[in-house]
Amino acid sequence: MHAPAALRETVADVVHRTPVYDIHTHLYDPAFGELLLWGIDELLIYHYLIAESFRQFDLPYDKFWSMTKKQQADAIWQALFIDHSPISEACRGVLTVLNALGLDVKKRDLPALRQHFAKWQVGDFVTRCLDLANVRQVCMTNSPFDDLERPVWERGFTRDPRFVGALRIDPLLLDWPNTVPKLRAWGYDVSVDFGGQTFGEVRRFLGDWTKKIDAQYCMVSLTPEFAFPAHNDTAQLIQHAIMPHGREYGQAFALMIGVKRNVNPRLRLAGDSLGKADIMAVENLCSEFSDNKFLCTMLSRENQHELCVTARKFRNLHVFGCWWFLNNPSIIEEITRMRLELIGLSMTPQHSDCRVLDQLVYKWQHSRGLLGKVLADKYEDLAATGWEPTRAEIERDVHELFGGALERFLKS
Ligand code: RAT
Ligand code: ZN
Repeated sequence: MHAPAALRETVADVVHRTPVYDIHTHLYDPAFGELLLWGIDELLIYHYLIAESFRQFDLPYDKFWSMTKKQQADAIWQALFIDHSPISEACRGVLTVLNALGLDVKKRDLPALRQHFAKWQVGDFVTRCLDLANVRQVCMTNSPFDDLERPVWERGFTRDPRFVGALRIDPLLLDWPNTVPKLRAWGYDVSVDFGGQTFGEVRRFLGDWTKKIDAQYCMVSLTPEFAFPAHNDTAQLIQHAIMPHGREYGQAFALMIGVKRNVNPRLRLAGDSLGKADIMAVENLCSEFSDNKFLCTMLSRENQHELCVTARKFRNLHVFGCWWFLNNPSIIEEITRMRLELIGLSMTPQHSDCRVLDQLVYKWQHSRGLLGKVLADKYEDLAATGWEPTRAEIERDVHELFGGALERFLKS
């Protein structure tokens, strides 16, 4: 039987040792070459840090964007690490990575850090980061509409089994009039007014790409105004193409809801914000399409409780991740605690959303620390009733939370 301290130690140890399936990232199979970002300069110019830097910079936006990557990284390092202590979660993350790689952060020596990274070959570095992060598999975000990415899929390559694919279709659902000419150019007979074989042809497109990338799920990010049902292109396409496609392929549809794109375009990729969305859209989809599977994460903190309650009502809904502006310790802890209390282990508490390979190390180290703490509290509460969890039970549960529950949901 566990003494309380021993129980907490067991939970921390299991959380530390259990490999993760990271279900949403912006990382790429190394076969994509330069699309897979890594190294100190990429870490420093992460868009989370760009947004934070502009709060300290005395620099016009255009001047920053005209700089080389290295100059941008220098400016961010100076503003966020040297002129001020790197307190924010995204800043701390850089230091966690460097420390885990065995580098001495206290020297505050950016040229020395660059020299260290220059010694790595990307293939070895992938393995090193996955090992350090204890991540067994990474799900990419794969868009057929990305002109850099598409040719690699069309050429074909030998897959690295550690990287699996997800089919991202934002332009299809959010910018239909401008997507039609592209689909037509690729040989799909679609029309803007949805006439003729349009929905069938969109399904053929989705099927072709599902097979090409072996997509684990299909995904889209949506604004806070997202509504379903609705008289607009997005709702039409979901109803008549995405849903039947999902049923045909047994493929889940992942909704990432709440992003307001480009509220400050001068910040480019760092210029997106968020808003509270209407949970009714999720409820209506899950209810109307009970034979489809949905994954959902929402960006606004205000949506988290109702999303969890909706998951209690609909078993075809799998809640995941503390996305983007929620990926901060205080909020992760709060959301994870609430989810465990409302829906137990039938969810995926976290994904990394990494854009830079090295970030796997910090995102998972930080998330593991928080999950370990919250879970230990929950098992302690059980132990207080006399229900003492065994190590094997804790291992089973953590495996579920680290991707196992999602894998079962996707196969179901
Ligand atoms: O978290 C991010 O890095 C965002 O820029 C987005 O990519 C978001 O995660 C998304 O997938 O739309
Ligand atoms: Zn993302």
